[in-house]
Amino acid sequence: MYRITVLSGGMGGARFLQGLKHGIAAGRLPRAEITVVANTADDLWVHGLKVCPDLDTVMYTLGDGIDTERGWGRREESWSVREELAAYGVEPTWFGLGDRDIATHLVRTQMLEAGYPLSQVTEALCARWQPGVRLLPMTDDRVETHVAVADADSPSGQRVMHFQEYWVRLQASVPAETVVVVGQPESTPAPGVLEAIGGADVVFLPPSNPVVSVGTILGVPGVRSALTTTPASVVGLSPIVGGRHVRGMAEQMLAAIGVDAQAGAVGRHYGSRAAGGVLDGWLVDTADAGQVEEVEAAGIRCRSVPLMMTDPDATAAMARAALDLVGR
Ligand code: FO1
Repeated sequence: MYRITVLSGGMGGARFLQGLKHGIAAGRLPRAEITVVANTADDLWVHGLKVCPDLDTVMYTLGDGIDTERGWGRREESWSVREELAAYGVEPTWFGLGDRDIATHLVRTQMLEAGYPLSQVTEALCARWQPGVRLLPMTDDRVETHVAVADADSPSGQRVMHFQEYWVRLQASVPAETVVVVGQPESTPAPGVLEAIGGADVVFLPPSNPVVSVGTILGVPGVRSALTTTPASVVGLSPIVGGRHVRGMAEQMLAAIGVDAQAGAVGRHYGSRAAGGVLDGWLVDTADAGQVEEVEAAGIRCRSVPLMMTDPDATAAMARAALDLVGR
């Protein structure tokens, strides 16, 4: 059977996976086993619980338990625990855990404390949700994205915070001066990750954040070289359309690493596999058709097609176009 591996962040990756599964079920894409390698650098400990937003967003979305409007957390959620914690004045009040969602974090935390690695915990959680894909964390190790912002009141002139504080509390409203992925250099890929890349027919980089989602997966030692050497075709879809991140705030994170918030620039940032990068192909939106040439000049096959994941049909068409681009 055809093997597809997807390096996924949260919402963008989950939506893409939904479309991919839809396209396979509708016979518009080849029948395939799908492995998802999810970013875990957004993970945090909060109120004593281990929360893994991207793993959960993929698991809930594919398991039909997501709140589709928010794009994270559980459908038909209630917030009693959050209200009670706020009544005690317990911080952080800016990061909300819903009552149903808390059950997931309790199970995960108990299993981690009993000594199970995150990959096994994720497998156990997926036994309930049946996402129809093999869901792997990028690593079993603790890796966290931290962001430094300017702070005139601090002796260093900077304040460093967890990515979630920057994203959720500050809404990425101030420039990120530096992005540091704590623990990443010492981390190792979770069991199955390198095999899923090396043994795939196609690896997709879905329209997820190129810095704090796909970028952090690529930064786990061993992952980038697995992509440069895999016999699979590696094809990405731009999360940036017309200079804006379709679903999120990637512009701020791209600025922090000195990459223009343009579809072509992001493709060139990932780079051509022929030149030590990770891409064979890169899809940009029709709004960015003018950037196709610069991407091709960098040795990456490129085409412009509609990249708005408005519904599973439109998303399946994007996946089809990505396979066609790399001749799969
Ligand atoms: N996003 C918010 O904007 N506010 C929240 O209070 C919040 C809580 C939360 C709890 C569990 C979870 O899995 C995700 C949650 N998110 C929340 C989403 C998350 O912060 C980010 O969108 C992702 O980490 C970025 O991919």
